[in-house]
This record gives sequence, structure tokens and C-alpha cells, in this order.
Amino acid sequence: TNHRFSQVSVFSVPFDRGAARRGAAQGPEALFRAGLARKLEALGVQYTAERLAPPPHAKGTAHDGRLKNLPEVIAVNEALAARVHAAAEAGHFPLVLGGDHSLAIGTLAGLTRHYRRMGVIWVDAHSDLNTPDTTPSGNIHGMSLAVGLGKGDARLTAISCDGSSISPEHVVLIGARSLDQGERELIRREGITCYTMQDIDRLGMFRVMEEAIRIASSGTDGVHLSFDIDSVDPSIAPGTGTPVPGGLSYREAHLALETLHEAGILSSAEFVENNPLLDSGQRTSRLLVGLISSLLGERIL
Ligand code: 6HN
Ligand code: MN
Ligand code: MN
Ligand code: MN
Repeated sequence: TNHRFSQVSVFSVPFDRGAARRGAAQGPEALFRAGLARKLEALGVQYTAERLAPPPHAKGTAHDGRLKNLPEVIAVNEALAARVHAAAEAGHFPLVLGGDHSLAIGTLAGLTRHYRRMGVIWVDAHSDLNTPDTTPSGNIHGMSLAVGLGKGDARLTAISCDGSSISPEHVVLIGARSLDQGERELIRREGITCYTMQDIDRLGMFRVMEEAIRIASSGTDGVHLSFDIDSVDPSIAPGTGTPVPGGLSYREAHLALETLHEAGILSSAEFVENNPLLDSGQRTSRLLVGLISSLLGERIL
């Protein structure tokens, strides 16, 4: 995906306490069952694979309904941030497999310890820009991009305390179709670029990706892809906890990743919210293995 990187460091993170529904913790192993390792080998990708330990259950801590499972979310993301930072430091391409989208807190924290100015391409039905004041659910997976921008609970933004936060001008949302009112206001106030499903319908995915690549890569020294599988239409990706109709088609999703591979701008990626307990067979896991392959250079011809 980018020739600067000698190898890919795959991190499996069996964690789903940032979401309301259980099951995404089994996402990474479902991807390996669906043939991920064979695919990486067939593509000639040099990689190492590591599974992070799930955090211990924080019993007896006061429960905050606006920040559900906060101690576990902090623990897993601190561990993930350290591993992602070490991989980036070693010149590797971190590839995080979730797990729910709260893991982007740790991924971005690790990356901002290494890169000074990060671009972020966030492919998602949602924008994950809630804070404890705006969240309708208290689920931290709906807050991770806000935390990456330095907004929200101080115990979460502190995970990247020795890093910088990300500048909104280099953040691009793609595939949005379910935004909460507080998120809409934050997008406008901060000037974040957002390609909604309507924009994709009108402009076409190729044009959207060309613009996203320019916005995320101009004036930055690292670009991260955060890919939430609920960006894809639930008719072809049913295995996810917060499905929203009207999503990306099979080809739109593949084209996005093929275009990113060709551009060679990415320095890290994560694929999250794959929930095998909600999948129909291995449909969603297989789709994801194909999407990751497109990102890592699988070609049609
Ligand atoms: N995700 N906006 C909703 C919330 O609860 O904050 C949904 C969030 C979904 C988060 O899909 O990663
Ligand atoms: Mn998300
Ligand atoms: Mn560093
Ligand atoms: Mn989502």
C-alpha cells in the first residue's frame, strides 16, 4: 500500500465494550478463519501478527452512563497505542483489526506519538464525533474521532497526551448517513470535510477518493485509514452492530481501497465493527478479507 514500509504489523484486538452489542471482539479471529493469512501470503505481503490481550473486567467501579465501560476502554487503548507507536517507530505499517470503533482512540494516539501532522480518512455510516455531552447512547465507539481531535472526556484524550491531536482540516469523512445533531454542529464548526452518501451518489466514489486523498495527504506526514464496516450497505455486510441502510456498494467500497493502494499515501489502517455473531455465515468477514486485499494491492488485471 505504500512502498516506504518494509512490513505490515497486524494487531488483532478482541474488544467490544465500546459498543452496545457484544460480538465484535470475535471479529479478528473471524477474519483469519475467512482466509486473511492466506490472502496476505498470496499477495506477498511481509507481516507479523499479534493479538492483544482483552482488558480485565473492571468490577466495582462507578458506572457512568455517558461513558460506558470507561476503565476497559482506557486500558485496551493504552495498550494498543503503545503497540501501534512501536510499529510506526520501527518503520512498519500498522494494521489494526477490531473490535469496535473505540479502538481508533488507541490507534490514533499511537500514531500521533510518531507523526506530527496526521491526515485521517474515516469511512463510516457514522461520524463518531460525539462527546459525553452529545452522546445519545453513552457508547464510546461513537466518540473516538472526537477524542482524536482532542475533544471529550479528559481521561480519553489523555491517552495521546505525549502526542499531538489531529487537525480537522486534514480529516475526511466518507459514507456518512447517520449523524447526531451534536455531530453535525461539530462538523460545521470545525470545518471537517464530509462526503455523505448523497455526495457519493452525485460525484461518484472515484472523485470523492481523489479529493479525500488530497485533503488528507497535503501538508501531513502520515495518513491513517479508519474503516468501519457499517459504511458498507447492510445487504452485503450484515455482520455489524449498528447497521444503517443506504450504504456503499461492493464496488464503491473496493474502489475506495483500490484507489488508496494506488495513491500510496497511507501509513496505517484499521478495520473495525466486524461482528461475526450478527453475520450471515461468513459473508461480512469474507467481504472484509477482500477489502483488505484491495488495500494491500490485489488487482483485477
Ligand atoms: N460506530 N452515533 C451513535 C452513537 O451512539 O453515538 C452511533 C455510533 C456508532 C459508532 O459505528 O462506530
Ligand atoms: Mn464507527
Ligand atoms: Mn516515534
Ligand atoms: Mn459506524
